[in-house]
Amino acid sequence: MKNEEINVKNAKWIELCRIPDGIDGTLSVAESVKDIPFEIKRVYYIYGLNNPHAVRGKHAHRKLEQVLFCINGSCKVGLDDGENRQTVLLDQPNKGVYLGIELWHTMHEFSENCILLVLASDLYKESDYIRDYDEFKGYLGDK
Ligand code: T46
Repeated sequence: MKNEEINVKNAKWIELCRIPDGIDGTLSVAESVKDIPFEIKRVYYIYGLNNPHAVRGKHAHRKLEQVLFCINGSCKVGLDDGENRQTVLLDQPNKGVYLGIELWHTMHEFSENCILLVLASDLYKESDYIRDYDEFKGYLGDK
């Protein structure tokens, strides 16, 4: 699973630079439009993932694009474009996954110290979510 190619539509790896400073740490940068393939309008983060059985996500977005980084610890991300499914491992702070439109996604198997950082192309709009899997399949089928 580690470093595997992503074969699901509307998803890809996003790798940020790593600027090491020896024992003083490492710095990674995400510049809007340049490193991230859209203008960043919102940043949110998910933490306190103390339930190892938690499953988050379970939805798709109509128009929203996002990049998901696990900046501490690790988790798995399930990707489903309606035809192909794949699970990828996020365990490097500088390597994120791009979640494009119309992509059913889940986040699970969180390590206890996991922190997810998400960069999004738009403000929060509940109307952009498709939270029912059958509706997601119907939405794709109607296109
Ligand atoms: C996504 C994955 C990767 C807000 O009020 N504003 C926000 O910007 C966000 C992101 C969420 N919320 C509210 C909506 C819900 O009442 O926070 C609550 C939890 O959101 P949700 O259940 O959608 O959380 P996740 O972790 O399942 O999904 C989140 C994002 O919502 C979603 O866009 O793609 O992370």
